Amino acid sequence: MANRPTDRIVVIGGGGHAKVLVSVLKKTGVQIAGYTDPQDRGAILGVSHLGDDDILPEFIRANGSCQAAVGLGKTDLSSARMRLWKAVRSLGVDFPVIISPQSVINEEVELAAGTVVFDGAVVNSGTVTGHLCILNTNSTVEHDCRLGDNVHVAPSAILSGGVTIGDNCMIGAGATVVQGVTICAECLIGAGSTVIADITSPGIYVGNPARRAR
Ligand code: JB3
Repeated sequence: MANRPTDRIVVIGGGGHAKVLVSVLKKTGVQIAGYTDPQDRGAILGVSHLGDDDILPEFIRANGSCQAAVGLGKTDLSSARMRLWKAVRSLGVDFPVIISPQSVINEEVELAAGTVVFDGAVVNSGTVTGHLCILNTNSTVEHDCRLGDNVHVAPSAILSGGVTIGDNCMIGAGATVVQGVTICAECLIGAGSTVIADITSPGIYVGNPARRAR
């Protein structure tokens, strides 16, 4: 498992996802230095705006090191948060794995740097995720799943055992992916959909059983 927060942490982005991230970070006991965002959105649960991302080099110089968490979420196939992560990481910033104390991570789970696990999520044994995944509130990632980078498993979505999800996918709220299914990179599964067979072409899939919409 990648490292856990050890330092004061900067949240990158100040919208809805950042708000949930700040709540979870507070429960882990880590100190939050502030958030960066092109817009000053005021204090987020008591966490102050530091400026835009251009303040980070100076922040690193002043503090000697820096850990950060990507507070920019994703509800589509955008890879903006991946680009942001790469840009900030190139400054020498470390992105720990962030795990809500109210989630369940069972044995032999590997979560790569930058992945976050929110309240009520369950990750079962044998699962491995890539970087920067979001395992959102009450999501279930069952045993032996393989997730690529920047996969968002939205609230209450379920990945049954042995599911493989490619890079940059978005599994919508309440969607279910049945056992053993593989979904290729760059797929959006609509909220509430049920995926019962492999998906091999990037696109948007909805319904029960999920079919290609676009
Ligand atoms: O599905 C759930 C439970 N949550 C959604 C989440 C996963 O994605 C949530 O409902 C939102 O729809 C979405 O949250 P997100 O990404 O926080 O969206 P929004 O509330 O629109 O806030 C995005 C924030 O990121 C805005 O304040 C932007 O100004 C800021 N932002 C955009 N680009 C950036 C950058 N901030 C920084 N620091 N750097 C950027 O490059």
